[in-house]
Amino acid sequence: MLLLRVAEEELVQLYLDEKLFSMVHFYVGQEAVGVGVCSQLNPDDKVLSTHRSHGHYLAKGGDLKRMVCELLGRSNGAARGKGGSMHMIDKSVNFVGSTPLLGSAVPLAAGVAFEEKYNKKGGVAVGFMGDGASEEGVVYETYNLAALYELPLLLVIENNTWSVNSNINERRGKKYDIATIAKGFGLPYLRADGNDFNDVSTKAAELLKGIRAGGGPAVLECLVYRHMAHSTPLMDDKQGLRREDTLERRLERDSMKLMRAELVKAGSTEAEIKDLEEATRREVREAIEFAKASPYPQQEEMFTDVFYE
Ligand SMILES: Cc1ncc(C[n+]2csc(CCOP(=O)(O)OP(=O)(O)O)c2C)c(N)n1
Ligand SMILES: [Mg+2]
Repeated sequence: MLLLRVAEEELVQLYLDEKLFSMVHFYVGQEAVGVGVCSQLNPDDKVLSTHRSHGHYLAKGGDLKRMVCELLGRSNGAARGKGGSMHMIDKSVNFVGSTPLLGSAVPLAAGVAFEEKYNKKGGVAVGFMGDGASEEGVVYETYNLAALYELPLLLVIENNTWSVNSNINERRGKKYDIATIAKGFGLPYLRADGNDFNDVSTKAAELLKGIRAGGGPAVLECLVYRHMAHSTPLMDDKQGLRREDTLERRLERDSMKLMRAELVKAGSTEAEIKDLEEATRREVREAIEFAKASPYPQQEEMFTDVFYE
């Protein structure tokens, strides 16, 4: 969680200096979801992600240097410097990929889960999506097909209540209830506090147990705060839209604050936590220096790697 948080903190200045070549969607605040879920996965399990991909990528063990190189458009980046923030991929750790078309990673995750089952590989596929993406038609179709084929698939909805600047209350009928929807498709469903690592990991573990036992797909909804604006690493509180998730409330329930309290409760000292923070910041700064010294893709590479291999 610390790596996810510090990596994005250190990337802010690069964004302001216009060094990040693609649009970026920061994961700050949502770390406990990606890490909580991925902490319950085996190395062979697969993960697919969204436009807000950095956290899922790092949580699954994706290479930090390759991520930063990708953000800076360098040829040794995750997508060879041609995909940017929304196209993270690291097949060496079974982070299968991320796509920015809302909801589109969900049927892809079902396809990956189908392959796991059909070829008796024994793994589980996880598809992350936002609350906005969860309203896409293809997601409902996937609930049905995944249930029909009893796929080893965990779908994780990160509900931060926002789709850009549209609040959930303005997008859904008054009685819309994702728990009822999931249950209507026959899918086990749990809701977790997405700011709280322990709650996310415990509920993910419970659902994964059923999936691994052959029980078919399940849905985990995590209620969480997006700290920053939709697609810039800056706060957007002055827009006056955040009536419920005010800065004060977000800071009070900040995932890192809760985790820090857990560590202290478990016996860690402030000095130990500070050492860990400093070591993590050094690691990130090294990755940034490495990326800055890395080459851009050559012009001849413009049309290579266009399709997934
Ligand atoms: C099919 C589609 N429609 C619209 C967009 C533009 N868009 C990008 S991110 C976003 C909001 C996504 O909200 P949510 O799924 O809740 O994820 P969050 O950004 O909150 O993590 C929108 C509308 C898109 N990428 N794909
Ligand atoms: Mg959202």
